[in-house]
Amino acid sequence: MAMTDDAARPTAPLTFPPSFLFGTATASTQVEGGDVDSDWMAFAREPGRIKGGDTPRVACDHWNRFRDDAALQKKLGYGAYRMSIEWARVEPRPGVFDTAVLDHYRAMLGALVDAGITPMVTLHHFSLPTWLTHTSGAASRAGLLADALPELLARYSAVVVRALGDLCRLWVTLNEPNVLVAQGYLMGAWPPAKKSPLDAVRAHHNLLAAHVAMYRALHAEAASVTGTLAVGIAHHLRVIVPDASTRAVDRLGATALRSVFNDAFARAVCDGTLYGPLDAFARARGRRAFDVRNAKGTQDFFGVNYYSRDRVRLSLRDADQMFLPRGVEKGAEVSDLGWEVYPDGLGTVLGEWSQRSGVPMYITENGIADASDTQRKSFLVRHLAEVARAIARGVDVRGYFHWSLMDNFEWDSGYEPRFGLVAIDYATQSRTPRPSAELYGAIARARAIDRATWAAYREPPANAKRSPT
Ligand code: IFM
Repeated sequence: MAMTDDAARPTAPLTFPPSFLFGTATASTQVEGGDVDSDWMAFAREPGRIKGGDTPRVACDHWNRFRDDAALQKKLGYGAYRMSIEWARVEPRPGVFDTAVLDHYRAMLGALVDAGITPMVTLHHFSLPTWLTHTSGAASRAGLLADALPELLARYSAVVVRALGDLCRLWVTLNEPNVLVAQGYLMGAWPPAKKSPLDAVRAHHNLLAAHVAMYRALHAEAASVTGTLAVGIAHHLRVIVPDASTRAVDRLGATALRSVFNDAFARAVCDGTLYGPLDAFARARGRRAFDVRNAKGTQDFFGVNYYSRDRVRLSLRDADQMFLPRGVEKGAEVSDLGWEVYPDGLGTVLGEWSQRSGVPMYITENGIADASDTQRKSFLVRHLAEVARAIARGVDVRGYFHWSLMDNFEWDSGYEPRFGLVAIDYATQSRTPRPSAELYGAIARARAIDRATWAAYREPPANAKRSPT
């Protein structure tokens, strides 16, 4: 009989090193609330953009409740928290920095540090100030396409790290640049809601240049003010396989998607090369293409946001999905959003990119939309087991940040998806830890998945959601 994957796994307990960070993650637009002058707030005001007409206007009111939220994390046993800074708040007008806002972020970080929670701060998590996106001049040069984007993001980053660098050592420049470009410039689902491959390439190059400028600005600031920092990117990486491995076109489609979506940005910062055709395309159109060689080595750690596996096929009827519709195997375990639950993929991604990058790894996001909390415990245990296995194989993984600490504003899907370990009642803003929140805390405190936990959660629950057969 062939040995199953499970039989090949080490038996519990699965342990983690003493310095390993067990944390959770959020992002400013998704949890803070407030009348912020950002592109997402403007986008949400446009009818039909966000499911249910939701807006990030109130979200989880984390801006005002951060002290209680830090206390809750401590109580639950979590030792780290990844949060983001809202650029539009810090720099409400070009070149004008709001010191009261920076003080507020100092208080937020201070509350974490006082509670013994290690912060990781993301400088750019999808949203932009409207002074950059809604310019009166050439709209084609606004937002991520603005020539000044790298310089502006670097200036903002320097101001932030000067103000907050003594409270935080772990910095993320950009969150999921590949997702931002795909949703905003190919799928037309996020601001600026374009469907332009050429602009997608331009935005991609500009974000790469911005990352490099931010990386250098952070280190320059650290040298003079704060001491050592570790700077990385939160890369969104998926397992992408052909729907039917027998169809050559599907295999080609999967390879193409992997190269463009998974590899292009991540590879550029690892070895200073970009997926050939992308670069050639930008150059052929006469755009000043960013010299990708400058990107080599501009990350001190590699952040992985891992969620799922996609089965890809080539279909000429699906122009709206760039001819590469993504699906899930029939009968596979899925989340409330229909994303396949595929824990093995996390181990694969960690192994591959640890080798390619040569720097320490953090899982900067991993989580599931599961309103009933039926699958989250098993999801957590199986993904954490992959992390423990990777560490046992010699992969240098320093921490795991579960997405998310609490339910929040899930971009164009509004408030319906429930990613939180902690449930939010948006009418009262009350916080209620789900059973999975307690289990994660127990694992974090023990720094191990014990035998009983592994036995109970190594398989998906019998009532897990499945894709149609
Ligand atoms: O909510 C998002 C987050 O902002 C970026 N990574 C994926 C999460 C779930 O979709």
